[in-house]
Formats: sequence, structure tokens, C-alpha cells
Amino acid sequence: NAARILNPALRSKIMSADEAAALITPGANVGMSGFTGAGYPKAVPLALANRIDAAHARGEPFRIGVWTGASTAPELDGALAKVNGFAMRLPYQSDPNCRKQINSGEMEYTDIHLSHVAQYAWFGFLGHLDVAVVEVAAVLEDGRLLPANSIGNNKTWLDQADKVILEVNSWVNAGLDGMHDIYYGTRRPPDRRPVPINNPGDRIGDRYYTIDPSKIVAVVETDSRDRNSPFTPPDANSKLIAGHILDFLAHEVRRGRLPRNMLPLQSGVGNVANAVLGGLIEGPFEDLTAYTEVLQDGMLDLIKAGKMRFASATAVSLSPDAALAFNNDAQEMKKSVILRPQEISNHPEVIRRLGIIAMNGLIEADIYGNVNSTHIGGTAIMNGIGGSGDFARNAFLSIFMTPSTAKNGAISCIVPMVTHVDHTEHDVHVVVTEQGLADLRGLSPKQRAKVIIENCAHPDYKPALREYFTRALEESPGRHTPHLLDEAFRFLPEWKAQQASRAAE
Ligand code: 0RQ
Repeated sequence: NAARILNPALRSKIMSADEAAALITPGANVGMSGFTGAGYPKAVPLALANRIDAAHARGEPFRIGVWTGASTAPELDGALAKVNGFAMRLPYQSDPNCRKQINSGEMEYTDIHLSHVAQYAWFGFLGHLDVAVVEVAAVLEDGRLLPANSIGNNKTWLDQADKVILEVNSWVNAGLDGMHDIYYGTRRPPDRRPVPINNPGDRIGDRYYTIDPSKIVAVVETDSRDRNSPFTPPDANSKLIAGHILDFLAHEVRRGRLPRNMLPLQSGVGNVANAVLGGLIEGPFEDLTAYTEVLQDGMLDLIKAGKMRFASATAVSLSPDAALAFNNDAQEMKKSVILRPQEISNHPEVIRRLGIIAMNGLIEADIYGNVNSTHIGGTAIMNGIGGSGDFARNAFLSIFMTPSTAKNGAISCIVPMVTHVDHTEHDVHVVVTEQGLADLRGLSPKQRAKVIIENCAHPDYKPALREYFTRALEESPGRHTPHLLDEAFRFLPEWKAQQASRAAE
């Protein structure tokens, strides 16, 4: 493993994860690597969680602020949440223990557009970064660092932190050298210049992270695989949703609004997204590209099938089998994959220029096309906005997809008014469920309500939604976006429960 650490000065800093974790003090802000189950530190966060647990057992306060790329893994978010070690965390998370801590009010969670995180750190909006804990694949002789399977905000954490702890993971195939593109051209306004990406495959940066070696206080050796979660095979609803989207895209090509090989694709994580990508393998489109945030199984399959020429992302987010295959094939994969910092993979300027087709999931959409991606019942967080806002706001086509109902049909995902807005009616072009697709482009709110109810709502909820809309048209004080304000949330179990408890008081 020492073969991975070629710089002699850094080799002298090799120590155990416990020793490295002891360098992190209570109250510190810690920037960690990690993006959707790839490239997160595997050993130091666990050692830190043990240290925090022991401190709490002695009655000593010990909590830290954690900044990451996006969601990580049980060894990081799960372990720190279990010992109540987070004072605050940002940005996207999807860990059940972490979610519990946030929703019980025990920790602070700051949900930020993923493209904004690095620049907020540079602007000084987030406070001071004390420590970075970053996984890399190797340390070169001159001290530069070979990135691992995700980039996320690592460049910014390495630049900004006072102290840096490296984890060098020898599980990562060093053959991925050349896959990364670390852009060092970002500046703060007023000195900004255009980000010179004109095609998804354009390289504009370096292969390695450059860092002042004197900041590195510890090097920890690991040899463990990324823990990615398995995907279940696409269910019937996912396949129906995928079918509606593929028909729509083919229609757009026929109408001349999209080129024959479409435009670069962005697709969120999850089974529906994978089903859409699976559908593209069977479909008529060739020579596809992706400019996206995470590379998931479906995209790898498209590349292997020769249907996708190139994919740009900030991380891989693969099922366990696909992650192993990707690691084994790293030499081959780097011909068609680039990993970039998330401020570039999700850059609004580049997304607008390339004309991305964005496809993301939602929790609820309202009849006027506002989308809630993050909250259950208006008050509890699910995951976070992730990159969905970066892409939706700036995409050529912004598509949101969901089954029409949740919890075995008990909840309609199409509601009169969303309880929380992540994507406003202005950023949503298409809503699609297994029932059908609503093309909202150019429509007024009342026109949108009709197509969303008729095309997307589940038959069990359609009559109630029609009734709401019809009555709103007559009784609403304003007739631009007609609402019955005292009834707008009546579809929600949480609303019904609150009414019942008020009545009982
Ligand atoms: O919960 O498994 O406990 O039943 O929400 O829902 O249908 O499995 O869908 O996995 O695609 O997630 C929006 C959360 C959808 C995701 C969201 C419950 C449902 C289930 C998940 P259970 P599904 P998905 C770039 C893009 C924001 C970030 C983003 C997300 C669980 O897509 O986090 O887009 N998006 N990033 O039962 C109550 C409703 C519900 C509901 C669903 N109306 N009421 N519960 N659920 N609808 C990639 C990144 O940023 C990394």
C-alpha cells in the first residue's frame, strides 16, 4: 500500500485512523469527501464517531460541523448521526439516522444547491473550514493527489482547510488516472471568467489535486470498497414513466426541437431514472452524451452498448456489481467518462450553454407545476435539493417524474398546492407519472392545472382534484392561480392529523 504514497515527506505522516481522528477538536468544521456513496473517507469518520461517543459517555460535549459533496455512506453520515456528533451538516444527505436527527430537531441541516457549496465557502458565507478529510487514490512523488471515485467539493476543502487528513484507498484502481478534470480557474466576482466547456467531453483542468503539503497533518491507509446501494429492477410504474418520457423525446426530435442524438442528458438517482436510461438502450437514439451529476448503472450500460459516446459527472453512483466492474475497467472507462468538481458538473452557465435534458424525481407536484423534492408533509426533510435545482432552472428541458401515488396509493403525489417549493412553476417544463405526461411549456397556470390533473393524477384522486380546481375557479379571490386557501392541503395525511388533533382539544 505504501506504493500508493510516493512522496517521502507525506509517507512520514502515515498514522492510524484513531490517531488522525484525535486531531479533530470539538466544534471544528470538517470538510469531508464523498458523493452518493463514492469517494467518502472510510476510516477516520468511524474513528471520530468512537471518540465522540466516548466523550459523550464522560459527559463532555463533542459535536462538529460537517460539509460534504453530497450524501456519503453509513460509515460517515450514519456513524456520526448515531453518536449525535453533528452540530450541523451540509449539503445533500440521504442517511436514515441523519434524517432522524434532523427531523427530531437535534441537528441543524443546511440544504444548498450543490453547485453553490464551493462558491459559498469561497465567499465566506459558511464560516471557517478547520479540517479536510479527503479520500484519494494515491499521492504522487511531487505531493499532488490522484482523486478517487468522486470529486465533489474536494478541491475546495483541500484549498481552504487549515489542516488536511488524507485517506489513501488502495482499493481504488489507480488505472483511473486521467479520468479526472480538476478546474483551477474559478474566481470570486468581479474576477470571474467564462467556464470554457462547449461539449460534455471538454477538458479544462488538471488530472490531480495540488495542495500545500505542509497542511497535511495525517495520511491514513485504507483498502475498502465504496459502499453503493443496490437498485431494485425497474417496477411496472418506472417502466411506464420511462416509456412516456421516451415517446415525448422522440416526438421532440420529430418536431425538430431536439437533434437526432438529443442533447446531453442529466438524470437523478433512483429506480425511475435508471429505468429511463434502460429504455434508451432499446430506443432509437444513438451517439448520446451526458452532462450530469452522478454516473449511474444505466449510463454505464449505455456506454457499454455503444449508445452513449461520453458522460461527464462529479461522481459514480453505482450498484455494488456495477461499482466493481467500473473499478476493474477504469482504464477503459476513462476514455468515455470525466469526473469534475461539482461546481463545474452542476454549473448553471455550462448547463444553459450545453442545453441539458434534465430528469429528476419529486415528492409532490401541484396542479400548477410547482415541485417539492425535499419535504414530507411540509415539515420533515427527506434528502435534500441536491443538484435538481442547478439542472432544472438552467436546463433546455426540465422533466420531473414520479409515481402518481406514494405509500401504496394512500397519498396522491399530485396535490392542489405543494407544502414546500423547491422548483417553482417557472422551472418545470414537464411532469410525468405512470398515468401520462404533462407538457407545461408555454401554458398559463389554469391550462397547466388541466393537463396535470388529466394526464398525471391517479384515477383515485382525479375526481377530487377536478372538484378542487372547478370550485377554485369560481371561489378563488384571484383567478390567475385559483386556490381555496383553507383546503389547499386537505389531501395530506399530516394536515388531516393536525385537524383531528385540534378538534379533539
Ligand atoms: O419512501 O421508501 O419509505 O416508502 O419518498 O420515493 O418513489 O422511491 O422515489 O427514490 O426517486 O426519490 C424526490 C426523494 C424521490 C429523490 C426523491 C416517499 C416514498 C419513498 C422515495 P419509502 P420513491 P425516489 C440529482 C438529482 C432530490 C434530489 C435530486 C430526491 C421515498 O428523487 O431526493 O433530485 N430528489 N437530485 O414513499 C410521502 C409523498 C411521497 C412520499 C414519495 N408525496 N408523500 N412520501 N414519498 N412521495 C442527484 C443528486 O442530487 C445526488
